[in-house]
Amino acid sequence: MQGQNSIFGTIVQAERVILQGMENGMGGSLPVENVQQLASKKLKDIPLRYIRPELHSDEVSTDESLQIPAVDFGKLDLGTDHESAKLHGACKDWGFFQLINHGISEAIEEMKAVTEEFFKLPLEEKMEYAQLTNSIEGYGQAFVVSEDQKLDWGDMLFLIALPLARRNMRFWPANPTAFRSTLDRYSSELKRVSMRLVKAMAENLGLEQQDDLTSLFEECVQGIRMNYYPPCEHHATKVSGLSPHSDATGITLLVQVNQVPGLQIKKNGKWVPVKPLPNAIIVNIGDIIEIMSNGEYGSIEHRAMVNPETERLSIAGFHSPTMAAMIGPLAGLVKESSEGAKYKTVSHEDYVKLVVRSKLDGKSLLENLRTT
Ligand SMILES: O=C(O)CCC(=O)C(=O)O
Repeated sequence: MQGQNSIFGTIVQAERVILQGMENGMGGSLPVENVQQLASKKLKDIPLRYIRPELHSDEVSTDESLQIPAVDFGKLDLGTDHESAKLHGACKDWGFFQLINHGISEAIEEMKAVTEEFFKLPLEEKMEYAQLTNSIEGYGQAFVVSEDQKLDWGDMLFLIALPLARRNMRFWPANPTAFRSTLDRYSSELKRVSMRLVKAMAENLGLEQQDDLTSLFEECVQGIRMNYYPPCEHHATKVSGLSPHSDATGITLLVQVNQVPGLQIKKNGKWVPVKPLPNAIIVNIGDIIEIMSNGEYGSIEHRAMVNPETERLSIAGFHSPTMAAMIGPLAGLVKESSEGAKYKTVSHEDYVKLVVRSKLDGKSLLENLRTT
């Protein structure tokens, strides 16, 4: 396991999405003020920890024609070459695409409804599901690792949905009453779609034993994060809903709950606002697929912006390989590469620990795992 010690000797500043806090003892986020509650005060001046001077100089693309590609799941499922090629191009050139015709709209609509209902509950009721020390599963914030770190303008409810044995029902809301059964169904529908995508990616990567990748994801770890970004009346352009990050996981299936725009991805140094297609799922490549594909597919930085008048909600479904997997480039792809393995290999557990201890900061964790 080359370089593993040096990785843990490094002070890493990186984003990390989902697996963090999945087990007590792996780490958590420092508790901070509830943002929905703070926003309801409609303060003219908000605490300085939320103000991001750097946003001022960020370049946002105004090119309306620059949009992430769409991939038709129905055609992909039928094994259409053209659609597979589209998927391959989207993974290589964008790391992001919109998945249409996925066939799980009903489960998504139900999930959106219970998510909206949950965030409407009084604060005391939501706090029954608050994160506990040393774990970020539950209701609260994530990625707060120091007292002087800038904060995001948003709250979240993060739950491990798969494998079943890892579910901690202590954090699954009992109200709305349909929440648990709805998430249960959503979780299995989302997993089915994700696994089909992973299989198509494995084929596109030309893996001799496609099972290299697909079997690792068969017993996937799935985390669902429901994001709530309250409006920020006076400072919407100065705060960040979710800091720039790439996802630490394998692939993410993201659903926009309402029609309020806010997702932006980094392309050629500029932030490109994503315009979700009706009923589409936004899919993105995470760091683990970047590592396993030996850089053939790349994870992309993205962020969430805040609206001055309207709340915004999204639901991210993160999928990673089994905890038994080693996280490193797949042997078949290393063999083909003249550069050899571009990333170090670490155990999944060590990878998660590394993730949990990091704050959201672009792609810096991945950079620390590079061999060159
Ligand atoms: O709210 C969004 O659209 C983005 C959410 C996201 O990137 C995440 O949960 O990691």
